[in-house]
Formats: sequence, structure tokens, C-alpha cells
Amino acid sequence: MRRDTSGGRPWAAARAALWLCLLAACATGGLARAQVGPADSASLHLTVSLPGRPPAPAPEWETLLYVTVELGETEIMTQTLTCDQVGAWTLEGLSSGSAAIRVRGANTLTNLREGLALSPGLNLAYMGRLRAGDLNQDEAVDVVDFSLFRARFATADPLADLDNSGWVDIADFALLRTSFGLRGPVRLTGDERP
Ligand SMILES: [Ca+2]
Ligand SMILES: [Ca+2]
Repeated sequence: MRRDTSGGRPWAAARAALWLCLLAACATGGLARAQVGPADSASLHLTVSLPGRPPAPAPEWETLLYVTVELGETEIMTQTLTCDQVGAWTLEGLSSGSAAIRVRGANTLTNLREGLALSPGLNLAYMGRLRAGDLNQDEAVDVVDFSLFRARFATADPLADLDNSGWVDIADFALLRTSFGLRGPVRLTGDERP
């Protein structure tokens, strides 16, 4: 009888250990299932350089931007947003794959980055320096833009305020002159910063 009584304890311990293993397996499986959705989702932290601004961070960097994301041949996201005081923002809820990103301001040419590999989790990309001066948004900085600019000189019209200073003056004209003759979209290569 003694042997039976003392022999029950190891069996009880083994049964308890088995239950613990089963609970652990269930918990692990549950966590793995819960992570399937978010783990597959990609986010993308983007930055641009903006012409004529004081050193970042500064309020002049907070600029309205138009952003599109294509995955393969499909446009999966279009957003109008305001970047922060260092020219950055984050897109959430993207799918992984090879993406093409387009960014433009209200008076700039479009910058285009193709072949950007999006992986699950956080991705980073630099979208280059935006070229200011395309006031009529036809992806060319030409005499039409100059005419629109001249009509707004010495006003607070944001369309011609290329450096986002709050006033249209000679500094904005200098930016337009720098971009004059350029056409978009400006295709980006590499990830170097100016
Ligand atoms: Ca134009
Ligand atoms: Ca200005």
C-alpha cells in the first residue's frame, strides 16, 4: 500500500506537467494566430527635403503633400496630408511587395521612387528634394508658371509662396528660376540625401 501511495505523486506531477505543456501550447498558438494580421501589414516612414526652408525642424516645413502608393500595377493608397516640421510622415496599413511612391506639393513637380521593397513592419524611404515652381500642376516648370507667379507677386497667395514663408517675394522667384525648364515626374535613384 505504501508503494501505491508514494507512486501516485510522480504520476500526479507528470499529469500536472502535461497540462502545463498543453496550456503553453494553446497560449503560443493563440499568440501566433493573433499576430498574423498585424505582422503582414507594412508601414512606411517617408521624408522629403523642401526647398527654401530654414533648417529643420521649423513650421515652414509643414507642407500639404499629395502621396500615392502603387503595388505592382495597382494604386493601393492616395493621401493628402501635411508633413511634420522635419518633412516626415508615416503611412500605415500597406501590403508588402515592390512599391512605387509618388509625392508632390501644391506647387512642385512630382518625385517618384520605384522598386521600393516593402516588408512586413516598419519601412523607411527618402523621397528626395521637391522641385518648386509647377503652379498649374502639369509636371513642367515653364512660362505658364512664371505668368501665374508674376500675377501673385507681393501677395500672400500660398500657390506662389514656394518656400512657405507666408509671403510671395524674391526668394520664391529664385526657387522658380532654379526649377525653370524642369519636367516631372522626377525619378529618384539611390537613397542619398542632399
Ligand atoms: Ca507648370
Ligand atoms: Ca515666400
